[in-house]
Amino acid sequence: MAITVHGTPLSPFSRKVCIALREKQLDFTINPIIPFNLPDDFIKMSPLKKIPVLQDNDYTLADSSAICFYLEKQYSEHSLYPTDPKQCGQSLWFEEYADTAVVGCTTMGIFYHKLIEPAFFDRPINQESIDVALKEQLPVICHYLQERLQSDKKYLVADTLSIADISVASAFQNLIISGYTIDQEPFPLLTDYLAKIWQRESFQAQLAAEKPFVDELTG
Ligand SMILES: N[C@@H](CCC(=O)N[C@@H](CS)C(=O)NCC(=O)O)C(=O)O
Repeated sequence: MAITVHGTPLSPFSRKVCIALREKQLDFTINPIIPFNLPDDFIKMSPLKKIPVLQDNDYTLADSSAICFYLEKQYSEHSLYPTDPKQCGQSLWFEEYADTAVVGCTTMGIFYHKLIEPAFFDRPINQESIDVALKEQLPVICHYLQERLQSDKKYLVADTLSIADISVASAFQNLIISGYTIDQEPFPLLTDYLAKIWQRESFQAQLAAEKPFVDELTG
């Protein structure tokens, strides 16, 4: 068995896939290609020209959500999707929320303008856009998640880790890489929750693997 994740690990979507692989205790390698400089034949694996793409021997699949679901079906041990239908539905909802709202703010709204544009497109830091994401989008997201964490569950939707937690915690990492944090004071449940997920062996190993890329980008 040879599994490769094509995509820079600093992408929240690539990170989500890598964490799912680590939680499932599957060996894999990362081919750290960046979306702005894709090999010509990449479109065969990813018609939308986006990363990540999973390669499992001769099988390839694009889109982090499709990939994680494939991994669940192909490698069922260490399940990341609750068996209860309602909790499973909720975990898919939070995955979608993370991939759109949280990534939209932490990655497209902040990380991209702070680090990617200056490094890859020779543009100055776009502080105006970053401030909109920090002051308008981030508080709304944090309030929503903080409210959803006020349950008796150990994790976002269940008592075990699910794709919801992996997606949300992966997306928030781009805020940290960009040099920002969430205020502990109004959001104690959310900050404690994220710290707990980031402390997991899977995240610690992934963040260590990402460090050279972060160091290169933040210079
Ligand atoms: N729905 C996709 C989104 C993937 C995505 O947007 N990846 C970004 C990098 S973080 C990308 O490849 N962007 C290049 C582009 O949009 O052209 C997934 O979950 O994998």
